[in-house]
Amino acid sequence: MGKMNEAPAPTATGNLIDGPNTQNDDTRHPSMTTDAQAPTTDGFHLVIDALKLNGITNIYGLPGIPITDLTRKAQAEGMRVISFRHEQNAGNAAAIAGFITQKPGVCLTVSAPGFLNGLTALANATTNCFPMILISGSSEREIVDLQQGDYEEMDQLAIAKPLCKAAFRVLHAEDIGVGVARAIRSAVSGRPGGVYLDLPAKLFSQSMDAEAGRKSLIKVVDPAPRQIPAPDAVKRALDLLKGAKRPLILLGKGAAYAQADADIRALVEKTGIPYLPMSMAKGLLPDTHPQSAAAARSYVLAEADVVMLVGARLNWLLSHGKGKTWGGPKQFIQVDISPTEIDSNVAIAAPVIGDIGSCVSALLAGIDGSFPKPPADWTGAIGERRDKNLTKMAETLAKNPSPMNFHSALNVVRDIVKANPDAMLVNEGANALDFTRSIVDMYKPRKRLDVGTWGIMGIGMGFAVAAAIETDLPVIAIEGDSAFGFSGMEVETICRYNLPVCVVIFNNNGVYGGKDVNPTGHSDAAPTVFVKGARYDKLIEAFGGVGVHAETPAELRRAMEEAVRSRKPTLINAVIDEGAGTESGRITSLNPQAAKKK
Ligand code: ADP
Ligand code: TZD
Repeated sequence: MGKMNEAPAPTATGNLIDGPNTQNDDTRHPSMTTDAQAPTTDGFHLVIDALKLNGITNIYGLPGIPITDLTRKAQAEGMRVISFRHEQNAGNAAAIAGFITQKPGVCLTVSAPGFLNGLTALANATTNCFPMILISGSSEREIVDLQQGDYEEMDQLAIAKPLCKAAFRVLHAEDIGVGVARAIRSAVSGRPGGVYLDLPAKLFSQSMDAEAGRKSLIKVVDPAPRQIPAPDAVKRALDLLKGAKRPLILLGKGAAYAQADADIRALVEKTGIPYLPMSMAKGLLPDTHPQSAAAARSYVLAEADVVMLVGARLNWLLSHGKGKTWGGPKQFIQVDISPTEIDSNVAIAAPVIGDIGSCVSALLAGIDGSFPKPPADWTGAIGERRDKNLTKMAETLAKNPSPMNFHSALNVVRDIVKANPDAMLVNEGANALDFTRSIVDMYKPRKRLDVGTWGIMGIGMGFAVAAAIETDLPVIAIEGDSAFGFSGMEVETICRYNLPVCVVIFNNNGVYGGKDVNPTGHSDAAPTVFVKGARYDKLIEAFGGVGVHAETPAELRRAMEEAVRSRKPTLINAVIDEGAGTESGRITSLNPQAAKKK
């Protein structure tokens, strides 16, 4: 089989390259045998055209061999190309763009190390069911496969495969359309996830007849087909719900992703059933909704008899559906697009398989005026506990200790988010994560973006950049000082694109806090401790952003209000008591205990 020929040096003038293509000797691909005068196109332009044809207009990436020209040409062709300082952050940006828009977010990297840097984000996207495509350039196949030591040699396709939903490689320019179409379908259909698309360097300069190239592209029709649940499955679920004495609805980020907001709200309100939002489902209904049981979480999980999961998995975040958290026996209804998710941890009495939009509307159709409201002793008991806990919380929030603790600082954030319910909230850290989740109410769907299923640090600045790019809304990133460090260099990116991002670093001098000491007396700091009193605000000033050092709630409030109002890139170094946090936040029990006694 003949190898594809290199095109004459591609021009940056558009997607048609004029000129003869006399070297073409490929016989398998008739379209490649071009008329001497016919306009030609090439791999670079076919990739761009294929993405654009499918409504993908943003690329998050980092240039270098062999994709530098792809980034340039994509920008020249009107795509928004957002260049990062590290591929992992570009990958996280692409992943969350996918969550926000339901279109696969695209991350573009160079070969081997760039690819590997993007791979964590791809795996995280897959774990979280975010649609994303990692496109990486790769080195010469012939050399890679014989392991002869090419520049950035790596069998990227094989490495990506176990970490994503699907992985494809395109070797011929005329297959780019199919490759991109398959990547898009794989990312968004069924359970969304990450897809890897391997584009070897040689592909980009292959030339082919422009008209044949255009025809080779595929505009994907119905990329995420609706999946209608079976009527008997819907009936089974409704019957179970009707018979419940202490029903509970649990909304997960799958429900947020599905963009079936009005129907989900109607389902909750028409049934009158109390609900709990998982972290990224907060705001699907406003957290202040009277049916929210968030402030009585432990009580409802332990006491409910029938629990309907909507786009949420019974993984570690829900104690696998068993044990002390879940108290007495219960029956589960699970609404999910993935049939194999069912029974993964405990028996599911009523699986409802389909896309959440179709499932929720089918459930709604079966709920009429005769649908029994949950017993008043159940909703009353929840209301009592909720009110008690909210009163206690209000007292804690009103305190004004010096230095600030998480509560006094988050009391400010809570007000700012309430006054700006459209703002996007990014959140990572341990205590900085857990306290923000429980203290800061969300009012609208898909506003809260956080560490997700893995509890991964490093999503912060990538998510913040994509949230700003995809929505043009103000972004507030609440960051532990450790969490911020994983992606901190992207404040340059935020300044470069002049994004309306306000980063607030809860600076407590280390991982979880800053109080540990080295027991040996050696001058090395303890493993969890950072430079004390660091001034993160100075970092953003290096790039022309606004840096603020805030030691009191009043200073924090003033700086956040100004940042949201001005839309200027801002970084606030909020000084938090270094003893205020606990080890690992709420999940300290997951730390293994040493068996050996001193
Ligand atoms: P959370 O962390 O909020 O509990 P998970 O990530 O564990 O949420 O669960 C999300 C679930 O939602 C996954 O099981 C996934 O299959 C499902 N899901 C994602 N998108 C859809 C959709 N459009 N329709 C139905 N289920 C979906
Ligand atoms: N590395 C990665 C990629 N993800 C992780 N979750 C961790 C390490 C371990 N880890 C956590 O789970 S939270 C955290 C780390 C390092 C940082 C906690 O410190 P922080 O937040 O300063 O961000 P608080 O508010 O001080 O707890």
